[in-house]
Amino acid sequence: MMKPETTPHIFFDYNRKDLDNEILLKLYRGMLKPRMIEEKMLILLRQGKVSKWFSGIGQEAISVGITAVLDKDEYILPMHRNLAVFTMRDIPLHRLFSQWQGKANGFTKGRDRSFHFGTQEFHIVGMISHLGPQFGVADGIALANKLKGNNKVCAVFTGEGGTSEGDIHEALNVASVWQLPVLFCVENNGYGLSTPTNEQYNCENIADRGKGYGMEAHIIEGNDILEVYTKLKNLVESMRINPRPVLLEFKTFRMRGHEEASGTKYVPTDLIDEWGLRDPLLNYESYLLNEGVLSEEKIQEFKDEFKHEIDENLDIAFAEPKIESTEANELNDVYKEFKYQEVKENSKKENIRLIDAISQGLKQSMERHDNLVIMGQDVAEYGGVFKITEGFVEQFGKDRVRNTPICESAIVSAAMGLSINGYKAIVEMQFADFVTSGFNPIINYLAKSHYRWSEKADVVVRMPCGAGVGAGPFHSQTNEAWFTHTPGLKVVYPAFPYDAKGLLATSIEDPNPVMFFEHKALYRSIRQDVPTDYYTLPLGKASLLKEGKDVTIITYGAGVHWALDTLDQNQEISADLIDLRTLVPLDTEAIYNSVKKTGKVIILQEDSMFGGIASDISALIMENCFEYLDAPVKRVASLETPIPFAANLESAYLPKQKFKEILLDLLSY
Ligand SMILES: Cc1ncc(C[n+]2csc(CCOP(=O)(O)OP(=O)(O)O)c2C)c(N)n1
Repeated sequence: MMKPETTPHIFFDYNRKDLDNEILLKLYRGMLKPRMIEEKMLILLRQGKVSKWFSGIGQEAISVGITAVLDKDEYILPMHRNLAVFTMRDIPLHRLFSQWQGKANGFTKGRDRSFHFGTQEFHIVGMISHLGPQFGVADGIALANKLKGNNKVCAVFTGEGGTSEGDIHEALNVASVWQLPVLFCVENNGYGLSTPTNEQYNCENIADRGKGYGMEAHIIEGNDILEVYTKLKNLVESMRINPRPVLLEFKTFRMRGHEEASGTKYVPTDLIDEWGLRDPLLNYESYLLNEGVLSEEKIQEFKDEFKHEIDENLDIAFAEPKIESTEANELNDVYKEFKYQEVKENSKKENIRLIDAISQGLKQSMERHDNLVIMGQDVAEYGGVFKITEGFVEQFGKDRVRNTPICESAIVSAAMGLSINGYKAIVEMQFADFVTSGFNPIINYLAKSHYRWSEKADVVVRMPCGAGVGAGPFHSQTNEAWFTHTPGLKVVYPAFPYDAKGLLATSIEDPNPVMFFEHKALYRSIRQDVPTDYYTLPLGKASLLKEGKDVTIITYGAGVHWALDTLDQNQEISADLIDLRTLVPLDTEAIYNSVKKTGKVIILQEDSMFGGIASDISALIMENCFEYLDAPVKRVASLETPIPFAANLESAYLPKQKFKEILLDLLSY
């Protein structure tokens, strides 16, 4: 043990209250083990056997106290300094060591490092590097607990630096509005990387913010294990009876660098000395010795036991071979396997608009899946700004049709939490443009979870999108390319009521995250005969709307209708018209088959050109069908500008007119 020379006197005024010796020793052992693991890791780091280490030395009492009061099936969402959460849940050490060495017996198949993993087996949901989304995920887990009525509490951690992130504020607000049983644990350890607290926030205590959120909050001496344990025990017991969020600020200190390589030069040495006197383990050890609960022999016995356990498990991890994989295996794990089940359509049809088809599809999915929750701004009594969820509250209740505060990021994160805890979630973006405010959890949490730790993200994000409605730069974007670029997401973009209803049903069945684009200009303008009952359509299948021999037109969304209009007005053109319907997965087979037949291709997208999906489809065609081409592949897209408001500017921005000209040009090539 690295025992500072200063310790033997006891800094804390420990109060064991009515705790028996067994608990006192459990807490001691709970802190001793991660301390010994860390000390071993520091040695291995110096020997180059571990790549990076984020030390929680000096902060163990918080993780130990919290994990000790929660039941094993109550979720904990730790950060990078909470090793004790993992050891207190009795994860076999060799699995942790394998994780840190990027080996197969870890939790991420070598795909993510350090504490960036979760495990359903141990009810732990690890962090993503971006820190803040953890709080929103905890909201979702707690919401699921509340909906189940199981009286469970969950705990989530952050450092004080992380509390400056918008995600954290959003999640605290949502938890308070929805009264979610979450312990929000802020470990205030003085520094965020090198930034001291006075450059991080300008209030006296982070717990003071509880008042602003309308939330109970407490300050806890984070290095006093008995204070942590006893306060938390009472709180958790009362939260189980009376579910509510609680904000906790633990005063503690980061005794080592942010990570080992970055050192502590910027930390005044007297501060380190001062906090060295408050070491949670050494003080507690002295106290237990004084109390006669512990003896020097017992300490040695525990240390020998842990040393043996650590060494033995390290041997197992070191003996494990380097991870092997194949490209196919890596690609295969990006998505959770989903076996499409066809639900055949009934013969009764009614002529309805796109918007009605989506509403019907949603409603029938709500009837089919008891565990499906819809969240969005104004989606409850108001029915959403497009009235798609009108009447849903009456049928499904406010628990499952939830108005949210204006906080896209926390709600997407909460959707992830619902999925982790057994629910399906639909998040309605009021307009697809606003997804920027929920971008982080979509790109980093939903999309990457299955690849990282085999956890599904059973979430559909509905995206009312598109121009042609005179709504200007912030209510008109069709931003699918932001998502088609991100492995792990599926992207669906129907152009007709029939497709929209069936594809939405499948998107909801699919346990993977789906971005579901709904074109606003088509909502009320496109009608079709649609089966009245529930049915599904497969993702990844384009539809061939027209067959011809001279050219292939590939498009989706509003582009489909522009192409249909153009072909209507130019009956002499003999074209294959492909409506992609889903962009990820992309039906390359339908594309190549048609191109091989016609030899000429034009790809039409509503989005601006550069970096859009038309460019990728064009590249795929050139790589796979070059010898069949009789002309260069043409792309047609909107101008490289934001979307203007005035009707004439907007129509000059959109590519409908340009499409006709380029198509005619291509035909005469
Ligand atoms: C969004 C984001 N910005 C910056 C970082 C880089 N970063 C990682 S941890 C960290 C400091 C976090 O400080 P704090 O929340 O106080 O936790 P501590 O490390 O002190 O335990 C920073 C700046 C990050 N991971 N994510």
